[in-house]
Amino acid sequence: MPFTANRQFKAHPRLLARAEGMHYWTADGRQVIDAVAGLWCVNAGHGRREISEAVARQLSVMEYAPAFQMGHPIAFELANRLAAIAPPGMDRVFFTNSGSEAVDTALKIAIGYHRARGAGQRTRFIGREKGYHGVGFGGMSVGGMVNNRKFFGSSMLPGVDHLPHTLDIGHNAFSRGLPQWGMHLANELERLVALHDASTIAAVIVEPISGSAGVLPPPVGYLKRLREICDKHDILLIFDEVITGFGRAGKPFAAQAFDVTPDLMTTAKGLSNGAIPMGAVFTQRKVHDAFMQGPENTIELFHGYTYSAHPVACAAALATLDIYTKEELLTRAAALSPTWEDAVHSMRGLPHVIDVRNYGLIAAVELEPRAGKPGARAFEVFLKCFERGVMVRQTGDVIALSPPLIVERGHIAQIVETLSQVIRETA
Ligand code: PXG
Repeated sequence: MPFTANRQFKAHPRLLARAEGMHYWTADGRQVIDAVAGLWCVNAGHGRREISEAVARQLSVMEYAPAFQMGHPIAFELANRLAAIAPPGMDRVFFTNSGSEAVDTALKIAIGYHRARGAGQRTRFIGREKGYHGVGFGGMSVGGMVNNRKFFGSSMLPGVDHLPHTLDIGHNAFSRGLPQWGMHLANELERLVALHDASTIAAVIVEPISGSAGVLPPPVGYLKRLREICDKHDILLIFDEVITGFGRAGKPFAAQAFDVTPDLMTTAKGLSNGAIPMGAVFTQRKVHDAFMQGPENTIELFHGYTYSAHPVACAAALATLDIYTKEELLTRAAALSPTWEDAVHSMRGLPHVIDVRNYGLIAAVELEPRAGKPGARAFEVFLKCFERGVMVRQTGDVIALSPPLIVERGHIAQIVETLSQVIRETA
């Protein structure tokens, strides 16, 4: 099983059988509120008829169409719909089937872009400690979560370096929204540029808000500073918005919430509400256009998947976008954020709680690790919450929350009450 304590699970399975709105039902019929949108992907909530009907319709009209040297209309319709909500200028879209594929695609596009402009020596990537960019060899290499890397150490991409992460509980514990301290950490990019020389660096990739490593909102001014340094040295800036995309940060994309526009953007998850696997890489027009040279019958980008722009995934994504628009879900997190923030910060002062972090409809509660047993306390909290009808995520000693964007105040209260109670009872 993926990223699972297999032996623990098989001894005590947690099986989900049905889902509707804000809830799952377990195989033995218990209702569980979903405080993590599945795995940060079911942004419009579960069981959306509009999506299942669009999928069923598409399956009966055309279940598959090849994406190499062929196309189909709804792929282009979807790309146009996405461009319309994307940050300024990001109107070229390449479809994948997951976030990991989106990341590896973006890295390859970055190298290809520089090569197309006569800078083929720009092959280096700069990631960040505690970054998560999926599990492909590229994403793993630019990622910075140690457990995801250490088993596969000798198989990393060469020429990757990492910025320091921005988590500093000493300076920033219990920040509401973006932490005030830490913008200067972006200047570490200048140090890496000086070390490797800008002429060897293709791109910097960061999550605007690190998710998997335990929810790290960027320090005020940090992302703008990264953008400035990338511009100065002609380095592409990639935002991995697999988690933050599609409304999680209070705007369609975190790039808009933070008013910093990247050159490429990777997305997945909320793109199709998790109903059918799908990812997408957005690029600035200039990145796309750099490839469009040579004789017209040559392939410009030697990359793609059998299931790129799969018609059924496109149908699911279009229906998802319709829901997001109709229910104004892509900005709902901004409206709910003050309520959310107050609710999650009410857990300050509970036993072992050393930090609470939040932005948009994301939050993390960090617990003090048990001596010699990292992650054990939070894992116990996760298990107890599930027994009491609340599904949260655990990563290390962090409990992460990212409910569907349809969440109501009553759900927020239930989630925080149960989690608080469980934290109080967990030694
Ligand atoms: N980039 C980011 C920023 C992600 O969060 C991926 C890439 C990879 O996406 P795929 O679709 O290949 O899994 C992710 C995935 C968690 C959790 O609870 C996070 C992810 C996946 C599963 C669990 O932290 N993020």
